[in-house]
Amino acid sequence: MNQPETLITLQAAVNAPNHVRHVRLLRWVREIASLTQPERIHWCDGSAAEYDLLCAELVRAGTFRKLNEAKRPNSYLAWSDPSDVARVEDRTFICSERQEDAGPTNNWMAPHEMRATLTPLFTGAMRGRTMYVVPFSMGPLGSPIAHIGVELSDSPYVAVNMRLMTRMGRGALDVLGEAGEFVPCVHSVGAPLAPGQKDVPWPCNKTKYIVHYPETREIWSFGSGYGGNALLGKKCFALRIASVMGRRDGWLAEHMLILGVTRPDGRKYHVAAAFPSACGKTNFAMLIPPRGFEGWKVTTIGDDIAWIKPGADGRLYAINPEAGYFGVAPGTNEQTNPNCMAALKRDVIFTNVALTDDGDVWWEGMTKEPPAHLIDWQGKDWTPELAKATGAKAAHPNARFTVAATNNPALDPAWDDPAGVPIDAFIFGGRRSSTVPLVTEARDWVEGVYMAATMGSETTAAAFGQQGVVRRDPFAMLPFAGYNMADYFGHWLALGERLATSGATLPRIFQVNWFRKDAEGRFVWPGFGENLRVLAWMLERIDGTAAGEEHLIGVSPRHADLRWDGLEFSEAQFAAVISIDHDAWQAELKLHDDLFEQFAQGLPAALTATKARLAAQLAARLAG
Ligand code: TSX
Ligand code: MN
Repeated sequence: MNQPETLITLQAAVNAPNHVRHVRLLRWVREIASLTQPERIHWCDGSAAEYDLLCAELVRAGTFRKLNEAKRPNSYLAWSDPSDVARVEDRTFICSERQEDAGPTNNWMAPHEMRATLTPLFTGAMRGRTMYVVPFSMGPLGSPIAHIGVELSDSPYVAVNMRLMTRMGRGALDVLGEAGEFVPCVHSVGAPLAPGQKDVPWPCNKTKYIVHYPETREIWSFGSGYGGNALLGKKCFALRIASVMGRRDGWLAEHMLILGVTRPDGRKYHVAAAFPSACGKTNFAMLIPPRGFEGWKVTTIGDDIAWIKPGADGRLYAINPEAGYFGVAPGTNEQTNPNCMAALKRDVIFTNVALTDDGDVWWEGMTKEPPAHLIDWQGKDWTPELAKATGAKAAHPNARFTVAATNNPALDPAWDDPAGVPIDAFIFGGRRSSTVPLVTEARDWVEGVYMAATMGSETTAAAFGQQGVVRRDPFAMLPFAGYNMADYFGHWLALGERLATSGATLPRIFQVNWFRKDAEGRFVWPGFGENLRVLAWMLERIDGTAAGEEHLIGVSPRHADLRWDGLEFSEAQFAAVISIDHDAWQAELKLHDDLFEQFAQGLPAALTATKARLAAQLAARLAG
């Protein structure tokens, strides 16, 4: 190091504690501070004392309201600006050098052009505010599957949420050491304060940019303080940037929950499952075994993201890069997810739910009967009568809870194991009122990748008895792949081929659909805990002990192949959730054509061939 710039002067320039000896990190913090010009810099240590202090400051600033300590201990409620309530996909950019590397479904801008756009926005953006240096590990500290990030943010709300959602603070800095690799994440709410200017409870900017530079692995986020726009470890790092790292280095960053299933005989399995939004991923990750499955246990490793790497034995090992849940509150209740309700009893940050008169929280779907009076997420009086008359929601439909994984009573003992858990099966699901059966096993890896590539969900707004429009969401990754989706399919195919060639046993791939409806528009499958019956069949398929019937798109159970202990479910009901309607599949394959047309540039030939094979077999069946 040059004599004038000693470690000590560098540390002093950015207010770093003297244990921080990572020169590249210190210089980067200095560079961002000189660009954004914060009033002070705070290095987060991740301690409970620091969390309490920041929460108290957020209460003083009016961002947080402390909830009733007797009803909801150690918990807070934040109401965002009404214009800042969700991820902003139209403002999300993948800035690769070449546009074709971002693919047809990502917004793209050339890196130099984006930098020219962002530099003026970030110049002085943190004036009058504190810049928090938030070091975090995505994944168990020191795990060979984990990676480190550092987020520089002018939002204390981000700092406290990051402490619940990641392994944040001193531990991450220690892993980083003096020269470790980290993903730099810059975040500003874009609301600098002039001297003496009074702050608002939820500062943000109407101009928003959520920007990823995959080649230099940088994340820059401007203008929003909400969720995935601002907690940059989650969608931006753990999915968009990590998917690019995974393609380069031969692993997978997936939008998947990870759960463990332990059978009464003690045998344990692990599955990773991808579902688009509004399919109940967190519910599935915390499933409680139904009547008739006494002695079975389902445990949560993760509810949203999985990082999966081949181990020395050729099996795929998964970690949850996150350490908490940032889940949708509306619809969560004692029936749909008792484990989650237990997790939310204390130590929670709620965002955009309603406030009860006794200082607790409420959201649509929490209880059958709503309270007689609430303050809604915009701070206005709310009553059930008003809701009936105007449709006003007490909680925003995208209202969230942030809670540490350690609050989950069903947390898997291996959730923090640096080695990860071996994956036995991948599950891909969607919300479909018809056509897609309750469960189908792919006959091989390529067929499984085809199922995942073509998955989709019906828009829930469908009128009574009517089928909604299917929105395709390949691998539930459409908004989260940091590169061309066609190349992403290719990466999955190549990984499967590589593992198979090395003699490894690949995870089985299954497609599920909990949402088939009858002619009257009623759900036929009871879902929730009863889904363990489907999981149990999958495990027996893996062991080679369960039978099934081969059909057009794979292998599904017959009524006799599932365990029905504790549930009345007739052959006719089962037929309604498992049947294959060949006319419906002809229409379905046409829709697959549209999807593949969109990804024509670079689409793997194996997928086109699989579609052609399905079409030929379907034609034969329709003719016969
Ligand atoms: O999360 C759900 N899962 C997975 C649970 C492990 N949901 C909620 C989706 C919205 C987030 C489901 N909804 C599931 C499901 O398996 N199935 C359904 C459809 C359904 C809804 C209600 C009933 C049955 C099925 N029954 C009654 O209301 C009594
Ligand atoms: Mn998600």
